[in-house]
Amino acid sequence: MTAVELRDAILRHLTYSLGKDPEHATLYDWRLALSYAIRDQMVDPWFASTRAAYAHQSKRVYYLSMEFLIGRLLEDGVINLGLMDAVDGALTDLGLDVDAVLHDEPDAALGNGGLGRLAACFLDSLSTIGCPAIGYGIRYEHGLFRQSFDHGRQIEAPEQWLQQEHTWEFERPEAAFTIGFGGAVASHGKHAVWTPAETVSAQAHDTPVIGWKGRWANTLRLWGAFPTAGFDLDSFNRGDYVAAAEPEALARTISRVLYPDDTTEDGKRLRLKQEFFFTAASLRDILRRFESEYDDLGKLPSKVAIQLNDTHPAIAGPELVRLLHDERAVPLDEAIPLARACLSYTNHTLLPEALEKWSEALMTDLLPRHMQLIEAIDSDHAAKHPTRKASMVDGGEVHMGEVAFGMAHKVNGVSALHTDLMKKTVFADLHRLHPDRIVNQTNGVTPRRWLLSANHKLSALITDCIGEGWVDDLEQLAGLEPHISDAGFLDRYAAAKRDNKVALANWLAGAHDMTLDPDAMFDVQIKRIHEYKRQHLNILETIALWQEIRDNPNGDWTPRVKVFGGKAAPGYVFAKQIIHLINAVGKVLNADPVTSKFLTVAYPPNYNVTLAERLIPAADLSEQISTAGKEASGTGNMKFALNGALTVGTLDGANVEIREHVGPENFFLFGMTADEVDAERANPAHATDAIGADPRLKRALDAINAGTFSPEAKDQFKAITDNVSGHDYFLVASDFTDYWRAQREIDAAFRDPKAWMRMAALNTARSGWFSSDRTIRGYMDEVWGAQAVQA
Ligand code: 26V
Repeated sequence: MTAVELRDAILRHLTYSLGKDPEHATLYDWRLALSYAIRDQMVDPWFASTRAAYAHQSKRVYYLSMEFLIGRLLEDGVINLGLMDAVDGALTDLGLDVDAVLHDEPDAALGNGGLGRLAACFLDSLSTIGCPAIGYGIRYEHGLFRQSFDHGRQIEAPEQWLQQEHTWEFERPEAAFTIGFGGAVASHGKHAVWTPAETVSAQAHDTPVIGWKGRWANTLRLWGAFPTAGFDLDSFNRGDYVAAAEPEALARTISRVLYPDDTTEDGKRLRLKQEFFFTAASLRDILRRFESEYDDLGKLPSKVAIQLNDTHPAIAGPELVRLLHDERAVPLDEAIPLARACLSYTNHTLLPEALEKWSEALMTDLLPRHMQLIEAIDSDHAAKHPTRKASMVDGGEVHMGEVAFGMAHKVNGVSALHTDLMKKTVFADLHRLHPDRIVNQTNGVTPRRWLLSANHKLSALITDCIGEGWVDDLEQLAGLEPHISDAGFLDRYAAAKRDNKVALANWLAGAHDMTLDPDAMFDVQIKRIHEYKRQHLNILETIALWQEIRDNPNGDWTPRVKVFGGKAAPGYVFAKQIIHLINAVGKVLNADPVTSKFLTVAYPPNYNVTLAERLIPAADLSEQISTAGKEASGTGNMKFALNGALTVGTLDGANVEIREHVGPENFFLFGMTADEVDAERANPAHATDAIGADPRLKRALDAINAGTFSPEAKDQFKAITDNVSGHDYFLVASDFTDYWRAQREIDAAFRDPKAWMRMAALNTARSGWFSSDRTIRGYMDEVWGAQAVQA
């Protein structure tokens, strides 16, 4: 498509799809018109892919996920379709600023963090590889809340992405399923019949997901909840408008809002409803498609691979058994292995508080037939494995991890260390009984979004050196290594980084009135705020460094900006205090005339995918400092390394593999290992011992307690200092001294720009393995038994 053709298409959509006269069109109108013109280009490859998948009778992958953190789609579509030059030409011709148009789009924030973003990277890779797949999820009206700060404290506001026209989706009113809840189960001879008390309609909304060069496109199918009963005209005519509107409001509640991780008692029932709602609709859709092509259910596992992204869709096990047994008369002892052969499950965390459990009472009330089937599946398992200890129902609770494991033929962890710990801890008993079930698939990230699109400067340099083959074959980045000894290359690499830092500084100045010195080291920690991720370790080190600079203001300090980004779950009080502390420290440090030329803090609010795309290419240092054994993988860590930020990190999650790939000399390691962590906790005085041994840490804690950062309320941050000097489960105090040591080595290393840039470039050249294309190929071979198809 040429620039002229695209310009005409934009004008056509502006006029005939949006009904706007170009004379009066706003930036928003132009952006919509461009989006429709780009979407048009996706449709033919999309149809061709669907037809090819049918023609080849291919096995399809169904990725069931409560979250798809896809961010903006316009630039992604433009880049994958190879239309960037046409867009440049067309918009310039129309007198529009390309950047302004692309950045007008709101983020689709249908996820909390790593798990949801991984699902989005996987969709991109499945399409690029040409593996027939559908992502299934929920079309939340409100994505993750918007974060702002009020006197340093997090404030949440509802996210409103659907207030604007959502240009990418196609509504499919014909693809709807009725989903039931509650009610009773009657047995008719051998057959159980479930009659739900309440029903809602799940309606499909499809978004094409275009792969690299538009060679293949898959579908993201999101379910919206609508009432099954029509509008209650009688109540309305009686003047009871509330009663008339009630069924609609109740049904719609199911797809109203994304859960922000901190499930409360009240919320539990709704959360389980959301999970069953999208899982049941997806399974019905999968069986409908299968049955339109085949009449032998025995073929199901050779045509259908269903991936459960965490336990959120784990009710798929019992539901698929129910659909096969109750509704299609497959004997139970055949239905269970048949369902299992189609299902696989990814575990994303070992944190006990994050492993889903539902009370038996709630499960029985909401899904009575599923409760019966879970018990039947569990007894079947117990009968086959008399030595087993882990059961699906225990202590009045249904353990969804056990349900997912028991109904999956493969269970995977998301990094080598995490998979190893899964075998030794949460799933030790089940692993003993099923030693071939657990496999590892280390996470990856899509190079299209996280290098090509987010970092134009570095991408151009790479393509200039090794051609553009790296975009869908990221291991080709290894071809950069010979160039790294060339001073000219390193200068250009450094220039790209510097340009990205200047661009970020300019944007932060304009959008948030923050001043960043592009010559300082950009030291970045961006992720959800959680005790195990230890943002408070970072801010304690910041305080200690500030104190040291004040002691010796004429010292030879390495200038740094500590950049933070991330949201805390609204009910997670401790995490919110960490946010407040970071902002309070920032306020004092940034106003300090003595130290602020060496050390400042920047915490832009409302961290999201778009902000990540700005921050990562500009980072010099990537903070991956979780307590060893707690971060399942991390994926931000990979994005940073790929974009030439050096990591300061613990041996946790995928950090271990990143360090192996980039080389230990290009990675700043500190802290205890997962084994040492367990040993350290055995000493009840670990925190007091650590503080006693490190005067810097003591002084930093004392400063907080003295009200240095909260003069109006000395005790403001007492919960944090008490925790770090008391129970300190996440071992902030014990790891502080070694973290400080690593940070000072980093200061020294940064003072030699050539050596630093060499290390940064080696990180880029050696990060090719962390492409989600590699991860998806691993799933296709070892989990799904799926093959790529050429459209
Ligand atoms: C959920 C919850 C909910 C209850 C409160 C505490 C808590 C803590 C963490 C979580 C997250 C659970 C799932 C998740 O998002 N895991 C992330 O998955 C990423 C993709 O595999 C991985 O890179 C991250 O390390 C992992 O934390």
